[in-house]
Amino acid sequence: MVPRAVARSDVPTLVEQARAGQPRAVARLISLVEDASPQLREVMAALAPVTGTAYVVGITGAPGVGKSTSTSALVGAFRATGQRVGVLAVDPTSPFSGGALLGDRVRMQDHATDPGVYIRSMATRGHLGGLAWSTPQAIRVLDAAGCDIVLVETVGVGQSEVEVASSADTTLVLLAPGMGDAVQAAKAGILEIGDVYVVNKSDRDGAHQVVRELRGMLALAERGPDAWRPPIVSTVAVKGEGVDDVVAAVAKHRAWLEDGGRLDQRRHRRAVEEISAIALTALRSRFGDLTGDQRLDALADRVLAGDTDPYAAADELVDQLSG
Ligand SMILES: Nc1nc2c(ncn2[C@@H]2O[C@H](COP(=O)(O)OP(=O)(O)OP(=O)(O)O)[C@@H](O)[C@H]2O)c(=O)[nH]1
Ligand SMILES: [Mg+2]
Repeated sequence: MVPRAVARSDVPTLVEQARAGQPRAVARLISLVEDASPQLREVMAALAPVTGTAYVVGITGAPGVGKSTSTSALVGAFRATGQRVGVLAVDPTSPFSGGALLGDRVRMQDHATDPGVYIRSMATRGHLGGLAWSTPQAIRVLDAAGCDIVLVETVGVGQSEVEVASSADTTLVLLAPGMGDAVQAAKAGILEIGDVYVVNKSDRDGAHQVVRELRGMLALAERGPDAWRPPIVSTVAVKGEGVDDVVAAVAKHRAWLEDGGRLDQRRHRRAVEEISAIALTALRSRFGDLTGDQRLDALADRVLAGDTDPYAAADELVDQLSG
C-alpha cells in the first residue's frame, strides 16, 4: 500500500475547523483515518480530549435488506429532535470508498444540504486490521465534529458485521422477508449481536413469518433475569413506517445501558479491545521484521542442535526484543 502523495495536513487546524462544523475538515480527517496516514497518531492525539459525547448506533444486516434506506429515515427522525447526526457507511468488501455507495448517495440525498448531517463512506484501503480498526477512529472524528448520534452502516455479511457492531452502543440488526431472514441471520452469527431487531420490508409477503421465526430463535437464547431482551420492530423503510418505533427502541436500550453504568462498562470493554488490537499489531510488525534477524537465526541453530527447545528459545527472543 503506497500512501497517497499528499501534503502534510495541519492537524491542529483541521481539528479546530472540524469542531467548528466545517465539513471539509471532517472529510479530510476521515480520509487520514481511511488511508492509515502517517499523521494518524497526531490526529488521534488531537481528537482525544474533544470526544466521548456521541452515541453510536450500528446498522447491520445482509446486502439489500434496506440498511441505507433505514439509515436515511433514521437521520430524518433524529434531526427532527434537533440532534446533529453523522453517518458512516463502511464497506468491508471494497478497497474504494464511493463505488458501492453510489446508490446510498441517492438514498441519502434528502440530507445532502443539511448542515447538521455528515455523511461519509469508508473502505478498507491501507489497513492491516481493516475496518474493525479504522471504524472507531472515524467515529471519533464525527464525535469531535459535534455529532450527537453517529449511525454506522455496514455493508456485507459475516465477520465484518460483528466487528463493526462492536463499535456501537446500540446495534440494530435488519432482516427482511426473502433476504437475510432469521435462519440466514442465525447462520451468519448475527443473532447474538442485535440490541434491536428490525424486520424491514414489512410491506412484503413473508414479513410476519420472519418476525415469528426471529421471536422463536431469540427465545432460545439464554439470558439472565437482568439481561436486555432485544425487541423486534417492523418497518417499511421506503415509506418511513415504523421508523419512530426504531428510534423509541434505541432510546429504551440507551436508557437501559445508562442505568447502573452499563454504558461505561461496554465502552470500557471496547477501549480494552481497541488498545489490545493496536498493541498486538505493533508487536506483530516488530516480530514480522525478524526474518533474517541474527538473534533468531542463532536461536534456530541452538534449537536444531538440541541445546534448547523452541519454547525456551521464544522466551529468550521475547526477552531480547523487549530488553
Ligand atoms: N418493498 C420495500 N422495499 C424496500 C424497503 N426498504 C428498502 N427497500 C428497497 O430495497 C432496496 C435495497 O435498499 P438499501 O437501503 O439500498 O439496502 P441496503 O441494505 O443498504 O443494501 P446494501 O448497502 O447494498 O447492502 C432498494 O431498492 C430499496 O428501495 C421496504 O421497506 N419495502
Ligand atoms: Mg446500503
